[in-house]
Amino acid sequence: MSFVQSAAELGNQYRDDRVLRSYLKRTLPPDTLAAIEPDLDALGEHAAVAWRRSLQSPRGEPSLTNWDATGERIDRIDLAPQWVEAREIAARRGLVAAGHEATHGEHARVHQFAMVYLHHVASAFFTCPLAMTDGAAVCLKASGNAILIERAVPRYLSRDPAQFWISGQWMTETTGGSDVSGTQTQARVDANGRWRLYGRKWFTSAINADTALALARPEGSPAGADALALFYLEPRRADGRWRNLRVQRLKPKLGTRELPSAETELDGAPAEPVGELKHGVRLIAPVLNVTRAWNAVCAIATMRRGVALARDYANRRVVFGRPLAEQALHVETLADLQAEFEAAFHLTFYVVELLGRAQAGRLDAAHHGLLRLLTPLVKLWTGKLAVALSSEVLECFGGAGYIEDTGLPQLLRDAQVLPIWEGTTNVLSLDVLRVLRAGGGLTGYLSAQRALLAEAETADLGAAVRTVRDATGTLTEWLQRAASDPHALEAGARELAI
Ligand code: MFK
Ligand code: FAD
Repeated sequence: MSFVQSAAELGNQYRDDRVLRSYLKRTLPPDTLAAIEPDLDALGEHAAVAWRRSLQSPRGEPSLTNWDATGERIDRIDLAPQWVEAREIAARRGLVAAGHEATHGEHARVHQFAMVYLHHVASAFFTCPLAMTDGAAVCLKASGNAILIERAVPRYLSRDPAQFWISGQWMTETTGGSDVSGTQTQARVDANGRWRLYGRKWFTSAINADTALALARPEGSPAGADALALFYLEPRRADGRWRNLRVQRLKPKLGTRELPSAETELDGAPAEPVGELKHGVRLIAPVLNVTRAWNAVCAIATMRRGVALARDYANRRVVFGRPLAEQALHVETLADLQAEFEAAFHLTFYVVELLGRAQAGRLDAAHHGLLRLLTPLVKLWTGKLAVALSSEVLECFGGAGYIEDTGLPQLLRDAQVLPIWEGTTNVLSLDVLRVLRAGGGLTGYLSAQRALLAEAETADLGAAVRTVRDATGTLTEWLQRAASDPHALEAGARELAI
């Protein structure tokens, strides 16, 4: 008889997820859980259907057509088929809106991110523009710019696919993505008093977005990051034609291939200042913090998918006379993966809870500090873990894990973006230092640690309390030593963060 190896299968990803279900049961009031469960169940079912579909048909990719038959420059983007469907699902399920609605009070973010977690892998990275859109909504609300708030925020938070807008985030240039101080894009006022942007943005993901937030240097401003201003753009006219910008190329990428990430030339694109004509980094910081939380949620979604597939396959694959699920060492390997995933899940959703409580005005100063500190930490830690765990998952499938039409290599390729964009591991480690320094050095750090300790004590987590106490002691000593040596402080930032 010839050897037949059956592929891993996925059931309804909500019903099958013990970790998510028990977490939600513990965290949400029963009526809130009952109200949101139909969304979760539907997205869990969609995840299973999309997985089966992805095995049957090749994944689509976006394409760029620069010229039409008559020689006119058009820069038409044809989206991957999953992306057409994704906008509809995102609007109808309220994947951005739910995080801002008052219906579930301080639990709005748990509701939203439980949906994002279930949907991320099936979304073909439509979660990227959704994250940026959520960030743009938070940023515009915080800016106090009444005209832009009225114009764009209701669109970002719309549940009607015909009204729903997505946003891009244009920061990175060839001069730097981590360090934006070399930004060359200039903002100039035209004869009609209208701001226009000139320059090249090197990574513009979701170039099909309806709006974008872009950093640019107002003409006559000095060099450096602090002189950058934040601008709001609507890159296309109502008829779909670009407003004074050219899409030069779609990036050929290792992963995230359904996501159209472009190199874009701005040649007088009309734009509105979001706030004052400087301090653009400070203004866009709320976007960074929101998208970093999304990144962590999408990282744990990647981990959960990998573990679910590996566990299913362990029951199917027979080696040395027994299924892998009965081989002690393989079971140990799967248990390690599950433990790492669960730890990452709980830290990530703790940050999500803090975000929801902050938004509902129910967070004290110490926990605000903790949210600011944990956001870069959870992004960098889960980003790294998603890559390591996906690699181990591929190995759990042996040679099959390396073969494209199993759908597995894509998991690893896609995971690799998570530690890079929205702040690399080093940049986020330095952001942790920024938080500690801004909070008065040790004082800010210790206050956040105390909040964490109080949480662990309230929840009666004996081992966690000991861990936090030990960590506090060790890190306090390290920070005291490094305080007199800035080089040692920066060089050790990553060790501190991880
Ligand atoms: C799967 C779905 C999820 C993900 C979707 C993602 C899709 C998009 C892909 C992208 O990658 S978009 C581009 C993302 N780019 C970055 O994340 C930039 C990474 N670099 C940094 O984060 C640098 O640290 C930074 C650009 C912020 C450094 O800029 P500066 O101007 O050299 O920093 P500086 O002077 O320390 O900070 C300026 C101000 O911003 C300070 O406030 P003040 O002016 O009041 O003093 C800082 O405190 C504040 N700030 C910086 N980072 C902050 C922040 N405030 C709050 N939160 C932060 N994270
Ligand atoms: P660099 O900043 O040159 O970093 C190179 C290395 O130096 C990294 O390892 C980094 O950790 C390290 N490093 C940098 N500074 C320090 C330091 N001070 N100390 C120690 N180490 C340091 N950007 C956008 O603005 N909009 C988008 O839509 C967007 N989409 C993207 C989509 C994809 C698929 C990818 C891969 C990137 C996207 N980016 C986008 C760009 C992304 O945000 C940047 O690539 C990222 O911020 C890093 O910037 P960089 O590429 O210039 O690398």
